[in-house]
Amino acid sequence: MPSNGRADLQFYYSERSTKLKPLKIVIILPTFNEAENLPKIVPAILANQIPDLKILIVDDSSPDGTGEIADELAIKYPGQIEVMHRMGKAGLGRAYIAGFNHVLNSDVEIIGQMDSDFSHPPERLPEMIEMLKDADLVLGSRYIQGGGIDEQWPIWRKGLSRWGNFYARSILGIPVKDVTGAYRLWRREFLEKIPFQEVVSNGYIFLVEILHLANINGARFGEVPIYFADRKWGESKMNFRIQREAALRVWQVRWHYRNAKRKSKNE
Ligand SMILES: Nc1nc2c(ncn2[C@@H]2O[C@H](COP(=O)(O)OP(=O)(O)OP(=O)(O)O)[C@@H](O)[C@H]2O)c(=O)[nH]1
Ligand SMILES: [Mg+2]
Repeated sequence: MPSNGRADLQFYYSERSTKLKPLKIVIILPTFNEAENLPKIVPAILANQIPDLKILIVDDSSPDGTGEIADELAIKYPGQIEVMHRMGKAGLGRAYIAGFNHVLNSDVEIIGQMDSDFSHPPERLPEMIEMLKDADLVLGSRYIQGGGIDEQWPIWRKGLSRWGNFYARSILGIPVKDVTGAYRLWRREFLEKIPFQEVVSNGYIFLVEILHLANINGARFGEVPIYFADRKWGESKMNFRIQREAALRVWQVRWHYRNAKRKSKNE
């Protein structure tokens, strides 16, 4: 990496050396009651100055006015922000499926997923893009060397997150360390191969199920270490009940795909 701490984004140019044209990237930001975070996270993402990067905000009619703030941001950053307004809270999984369907209708080449509450450091994006050179799907990972979770987290939440990850990846046999994180970059041609419309889970298990699908479809994974900060603004919805339900649903996911065989890269 160059001395400014950013990946050199060689990837943009290496695959298309004759054209020197940047790859088209869309980062999908799902929002529900993120009025305080959204106006800060958008400029933080754009500050990477990644050429041809756009943001798609998918808001589920947040009662705190996040949707209107998103529209204002689209005016403030013309051509860089798109907003999708959905009727009522339908969960993280549905928001991502709607976002994926929407961006795949365009000529996007890299599709990103990121929380809008600063848990996912936007400054890691260039490094993640760089890693996509040799991967189909790159994950921001808390559980590889160099990664970590917020020191402020209560011990029970730290323990549950770490254990939950180990549990899910062992049951499903997914060869990455962080299966529940939502900071991800996909190559278009790989995401298109995944029947993500058929993903049955919503909420947090959506993230695990789609990763399992990716693995079954022969994904080449990459992981970039991230430090996962707790949300600074807004209220946390995570609790023990959600985690316990997720633990049971991992078995459902395994059962659902019990007959699927892992494909090799070119199948
Ligand atoms: N569009 C949409 N976005 C959602 C929904 N639920 C959560 N989100 C967004 O998805 C991202 C992740 O959700 P969070 O609530 O931060 O989940 P978490 O990080 O596990 O939990 P806390 O940050 O502790 O509350 C955030 O950007 C949320 O605003 C939803 O039903 N619809
Ligand atoms: Mg969060």
